[in-house]
Amino acid sequence: MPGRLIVVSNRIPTEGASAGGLAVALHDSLRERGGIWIGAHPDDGPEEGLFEIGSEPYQRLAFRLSRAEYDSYYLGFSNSVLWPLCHRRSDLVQLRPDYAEGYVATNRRLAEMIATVAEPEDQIWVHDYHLLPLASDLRDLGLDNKIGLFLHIPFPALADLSILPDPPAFALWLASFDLLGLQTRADTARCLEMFRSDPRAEFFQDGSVKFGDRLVRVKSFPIGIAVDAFRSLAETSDSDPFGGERPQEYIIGVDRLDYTKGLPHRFRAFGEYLQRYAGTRRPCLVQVAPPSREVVEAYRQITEELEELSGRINGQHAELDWTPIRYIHRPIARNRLAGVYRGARACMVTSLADGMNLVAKEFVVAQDPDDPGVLILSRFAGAAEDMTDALLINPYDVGDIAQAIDRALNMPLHERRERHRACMAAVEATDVGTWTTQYLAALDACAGTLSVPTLL
Ligand code: GDG
Repeated sequence: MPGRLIVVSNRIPTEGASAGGLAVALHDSLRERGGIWIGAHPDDGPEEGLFEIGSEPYQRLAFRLSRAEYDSYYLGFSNSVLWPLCHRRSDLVQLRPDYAEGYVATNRRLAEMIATVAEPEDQIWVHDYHLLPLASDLRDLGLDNKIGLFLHIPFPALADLSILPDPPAFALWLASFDLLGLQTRADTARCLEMFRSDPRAEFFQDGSVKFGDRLVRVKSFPIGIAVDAFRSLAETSDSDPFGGERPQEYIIGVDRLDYTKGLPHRFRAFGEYLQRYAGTRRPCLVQVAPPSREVVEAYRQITEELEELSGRINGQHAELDWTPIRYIHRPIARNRLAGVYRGARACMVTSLADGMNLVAKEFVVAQDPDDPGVLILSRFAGAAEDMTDALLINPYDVGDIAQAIDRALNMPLHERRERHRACMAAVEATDVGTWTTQYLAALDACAGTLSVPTLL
């Protein structure tokens, strides 16, 4: 019987923050099994050590990042080195020694705090790119617990890894986990390629990698959403989320405003669609894009670019009674969002790189199966690996996206239904509850020893 579960994430979900599927699924596992959720508190708490927040049947322990840690560990190495690197934007990587030092030191401080609360039988589940050195730090502190990582973003290409200040340390960080969970089979292949290029690694038939005296299992666990909960949210949500100003026919886009989501490409493609295909048709692009990481320069630039583009396209095409792009640079409540998805004729996901993309799954689940809208999905989103019946597009090719918009808005009902049914099956197979159960079963099954089959 495994011990308690300790979940570690960069941020701990706090009261009032809208709970997404992942937070709810982890919360459910913790409630069932007992354990601790540890993460940084966004704006509160003493400067040192862990402090208890909220009352749940499990413990919630938060810590505070100092200003310097926030700048170097969070904005710096996490979001100005690892994020662009993993999303094939090496041109945006900001290599600064203080970023790398802050990242390593903050992870070390967190590991020391975790070591004070972890018991020998506890299993530790670490989330995402902010915390890659954590298992290695915990091993240094003498912890022998089962420790798993789930990486929510793409695994970088081998060639890009040499941009890092210390690529061998990166491989060692990862090899210190028992289980490396990735979004897709393509991510798994890239991760194994990294280990294959490392003379310290050896391979076992079951896909495990021996690295020094440790064994690490690498496997994909495509993440999903809480299907039933989101479906009932969409079915019961405000029937008129637009408050009487509902466009007659619209395409929806929902993204944190991030340069990885291909938003300028999407806006240009919609402009091209209006120019070349729309005729007398007057669809709207409703784009919800709440701000994100605004203090990082690359995010400031893309915000300006989108304002300029939406202004230009609207200026060119708008009529007195029609605004082609409704660009909303603010968050929208989740229940309203579900209703907006449901009324849309199509959804555009144009990511240039994306770990999975939950918006694609939310859109599909929110549809009325008898009269569903069409998902236009980037080949470079992890979701495309299994949702092959969406209209798959190359997000770099504006003409390809424009054509897909035309196809989606003219698609016959029988084809829409068939595609929706197939996409829905893919979404149901990755329900976030199943995802959590499968990940934790795989972590539990990790050998933790080296008594495994013969070397390849
Ligand atoms: C990372 C990876 C991976 C967005 N705007 C509003 C709002 N949202 C919600 C969406 C969706 C979520 O945010 C975004 O999830 P994504 O998966 O699309 O993208 P990231 O934030 O980049 O997430 C990604 C994910 O982790 C999980 O592993 O899929 O690849 O990059 O749920 O609905 N929600 C509300 N108002 C908004 O305005 N309420």
